[in-house]
Amino acid sequence: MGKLKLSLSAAAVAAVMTSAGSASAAVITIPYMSIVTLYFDGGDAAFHEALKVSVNGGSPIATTFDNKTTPLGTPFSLGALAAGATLTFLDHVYNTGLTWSSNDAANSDGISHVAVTPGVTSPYFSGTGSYVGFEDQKGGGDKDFNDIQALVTFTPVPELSTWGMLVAGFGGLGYAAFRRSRKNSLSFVGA
Ligand SMILES: [Ca+2]
Repeated sequence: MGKLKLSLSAAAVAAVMTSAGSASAAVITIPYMSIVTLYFDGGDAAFHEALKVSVNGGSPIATTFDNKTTPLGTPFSLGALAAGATLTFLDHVYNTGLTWSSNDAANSDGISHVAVTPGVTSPYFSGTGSYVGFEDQKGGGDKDFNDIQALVTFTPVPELSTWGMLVAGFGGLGYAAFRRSRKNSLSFVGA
């Protein structure tokens, strides 16, 4: 009796390992027009801290992420952002009153306080996201970059021209359904 063989093509593996946006040490750049959602990924800090995010260098937006109270996997949507938009993350530490930026140059001790890793598999959603984790102590701490953590995901939003085609397509489908229903009711009457 032969054994059942399972094969996984290289193409299928490659499809699973799609990258979720480009990342540098400082910022995450939105790869394509998307709904951008952050998911709280815990924190291993004795300090009490909160995550903020700045879009395109604007005023920091307070997320709902608090390392002492927020449930794991809590989402926070930034809405639709265009390709090329940038996200700068901020770790505000209540105990010290200090805020660390993912933009290293903005930090008062002049060193990096963040780790950014694209293509991380998450338990909170299907697919991958970019990991953002902070180190909360002035001068560097233990450098495990897990004091407050988030995953960033991009859900593609069709461009306007694509929406136009979709609307036209749905309109056509609606008319076809109308014609079908008319035909059906007429044939029913005639039966
Ligand atoms: Ca640490």
